[in-house]
Amino acid sequence: MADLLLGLQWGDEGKGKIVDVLTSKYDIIARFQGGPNAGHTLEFDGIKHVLRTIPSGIFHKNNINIIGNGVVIDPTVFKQELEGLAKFDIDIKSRLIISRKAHLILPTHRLLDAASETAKGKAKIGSTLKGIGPTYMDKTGRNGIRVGDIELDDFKERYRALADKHEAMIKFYDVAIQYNLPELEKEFFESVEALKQLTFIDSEEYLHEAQKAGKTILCEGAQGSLLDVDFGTYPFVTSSNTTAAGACTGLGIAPNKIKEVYGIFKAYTTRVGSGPFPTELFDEVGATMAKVGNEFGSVTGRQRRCGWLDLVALKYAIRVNGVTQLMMMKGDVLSGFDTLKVATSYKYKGQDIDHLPYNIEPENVEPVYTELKGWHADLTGLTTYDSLPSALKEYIEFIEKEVEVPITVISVGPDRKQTIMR
Ligand code: 2SA
Ligand code: MG
Repeated sequence: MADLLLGLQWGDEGKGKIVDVLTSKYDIIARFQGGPNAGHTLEFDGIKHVLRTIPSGIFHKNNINIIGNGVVIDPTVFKQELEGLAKFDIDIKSRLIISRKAHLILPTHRLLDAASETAKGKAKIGSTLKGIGPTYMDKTGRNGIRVGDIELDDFKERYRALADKHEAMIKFYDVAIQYNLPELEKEFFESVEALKQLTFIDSEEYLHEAQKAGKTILCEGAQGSLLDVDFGTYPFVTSSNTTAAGACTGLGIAPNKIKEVYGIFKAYTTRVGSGPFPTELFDEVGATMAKVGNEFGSVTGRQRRCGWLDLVALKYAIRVNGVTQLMMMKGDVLSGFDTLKVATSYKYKGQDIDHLPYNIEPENVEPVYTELKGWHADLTGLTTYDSLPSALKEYIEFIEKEVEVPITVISVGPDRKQTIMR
């Protein structure tokens, strides 16, 4: 049996925190897509920690963490992540295992990402510059190098052939980017040695056996549904399937083995990087959300764009993923506003529509808002649903009525303990 946890917006919904809260219920936590473009922030016992490639279950003593075939791994970032975890006394070697079929991010993939973004100029995606796009391009172009290749005798030759090709491509972009490849390669190969300390497996086989033995699995999504390469706001998306189907292809879990689909969303909306964002606010209200919500990218430190909750987009993501339960994050950030707005439809070509159209560029779409009462109470110390201010309960119940899925978890602060189960 496997459950699935996904972000329903443009990422940074707080997945890391929720996986961490749910972990004790599962035997295995598995990442299925994305790579070090993710930054999953966990807070507990006064410690704040950001995970990049390693699943968020790593801080609990009893579960196995899997990096699935759908993930792209940068050995250099991975080694840094291992070093960052060293102080926590975690038995990493027995608790973290990696799919041989996961693809490797080479230093030249990062350079290609930078070259491509620079060449695009104003039209850039606003990528995290971690080499994600070029690595997935090599995967689908059938040129990639996988974790299992590290175990082959000709790993270095394979590396050289691909890196040489990348260098030629970088020249083709004809943009000025500075780099010292021998230095990057030295770092890369040292990091590959660190990666080799871990166990490589065929994760689909491992997970199949685990399921047969009655083990429970939580699949941990990264980024968000609106960044999905098929269903997101293309081309301003990431290069993997962030939606539910990605868990099947990224781990080898069959669709009929997935039970609960937990959809996680912020009580408002944020986006980092370029691309359309219908409910974006350019005023004091947006600035307040960014400040109170500490909306800065955990990977790149970029300030996130902020806006009202968009129920049109949320409903779309719920449908694509088959969400069975919702988890609302950061309700505490909305404390202090007299009124709140939520988008319940869009004006599109003179009509009122309640679905996401092909083109949601600002010139085509104007959100239609419903106004709701705000609340002023500080939520961060509350522990039960009943103790929430009545306006917040109305906000929650309004969303549930609109999207027709129950909200079962409400987060009122970054700490593990600030989580209300309903
Ligand atoms: P990429 O690097 O090729 O995947 O970028 C493509 C688009 O996807 C967006 N993207 C993200 N959006 C929000 N959060 C992400 N992760 C980091 C975090 C972000 C950070 O968790 O805080 O630190 O800046 C993430 N990863 C990718 C990206 O902004 C592009 O729009
Ligand atoms: Mg994040």
